[in-house]
Amino acid sequence: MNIQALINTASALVAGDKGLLAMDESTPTCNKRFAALGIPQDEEMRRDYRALLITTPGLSAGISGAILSDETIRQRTKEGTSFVNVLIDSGILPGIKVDLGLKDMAEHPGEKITEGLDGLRERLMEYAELGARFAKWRAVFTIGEGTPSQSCIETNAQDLARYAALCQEVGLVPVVEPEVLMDGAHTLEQCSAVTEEVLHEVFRHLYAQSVILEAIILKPNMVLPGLACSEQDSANEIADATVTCLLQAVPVAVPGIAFLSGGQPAELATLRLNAMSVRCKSRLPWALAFSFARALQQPALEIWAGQATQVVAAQSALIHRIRCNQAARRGDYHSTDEHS
Ligand code: 5MM
Repeated sequence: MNIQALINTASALVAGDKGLLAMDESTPTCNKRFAALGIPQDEEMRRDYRALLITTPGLSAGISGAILSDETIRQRTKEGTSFVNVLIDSGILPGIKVDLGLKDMAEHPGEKITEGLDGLRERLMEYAELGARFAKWRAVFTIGEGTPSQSCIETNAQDLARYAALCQEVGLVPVVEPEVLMDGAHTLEQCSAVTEEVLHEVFRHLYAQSVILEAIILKPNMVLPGLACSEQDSANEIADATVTCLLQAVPVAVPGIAFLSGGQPAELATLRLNAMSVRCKSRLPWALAFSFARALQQPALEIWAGQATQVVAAQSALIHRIRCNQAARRGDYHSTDEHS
C-alpha cells in the first residue's frame, strides 16, 4: 500500500470547489428512474445516458471523481472509448460502487444490512486493474419505532470498516457512506442524535480495523427532519445542526466530507450546503463537498428523457447544477443563480 498516494487521491477528490458525480445506480435503480420517465430500460439506453453524463463538455471543471457501477465501469462510448478512459482523459478520477446492495436484516424488521464482503478483495483488485482509484460502499439506517437498533448500527459500521481496510490494502480510497434515511416523521434533533451515534460507531470500527483516516472520504447524510415531520427547518438550522453533529463525531484527520443528497430537491441540497459554507467553513477541520446522484442528475435526466436530440440541453442542465454546487462549496450560491 502506498499511503501517500492514497492520501493524495483522497485530497484530490475534495480539492477546491469540486465534488463527486455519483452515477453508480444499480441496474434496478437506474431502470426505476428510467421507467418513471418512460425511457426504455435496457443496457443500450443506460449506456447512452451514462455516456451523456461523462462526455459533458467542461465536466472536469467541477467534478473531481465519478462513481461508476459494475456495469458502467466495463462500458464504452459508441465511438469505442472505455468510460474509464473518457474520465481519465478529462482529468476525472474513476471510482466504483462495490457494495452488492441492501438485504433485510434477520430478526430486525424494517432494517437493512449491506452485502458484498465475500470475495471483495478479488473484486477490488479487478476494479483497480480496470482503472478505479476509489470505491464506495453504502449502509442505510432508518429512524423509526426502536430503529436503528444497536445491532444494525454495529453490524453495518463493522462492515463499512472491513470494506475500507480492504480498499486501502489494494490502493483504492474508500468512500464510506453511512446514510440515515429521510423517510419518517422524525425531527431534526432525532436525526442529529442518530447520525451522531452512527458516525461514532463507524469511526470506532474504522480505528479498530486500522483504516488510515487521512485516506478516506466520508459520505454522510445531511442532518434533516424526516420527510413527514410537521416542522421543516430552515437551511441555516439544518446547516448548524449538520456541522454541530459532524464536529462531535468526525476526526480531524479525515480530509473531506462529501454529502449524499438523499432525495432532497436539487436546489434545496445546494442551498443547505451553501449555508454550511457561509456559516461554518472557517472553523471546520475538513473540506465540505458534495457527492450527489439525484441532486446533480435529475434535472438532466428529465430533459434527456431518452431523446438523442436532447443530449446538449441535458448536459447544460448537469453543468448548471454542478456550478451551483461549486458556488455552494465557496459560500457564493444565491437562489437567483438558478434562473440566471
Ligand atoms: C444515497 O445514494 C447515493 C447518493 O445518491 P443521492 O445523492 O441521490 O442520494 C448513491 O450514490 C447511491 O448509493 C447509488 O445511487 C446506488 O444506489 P443503489 O441503491 O442503486 O445501489
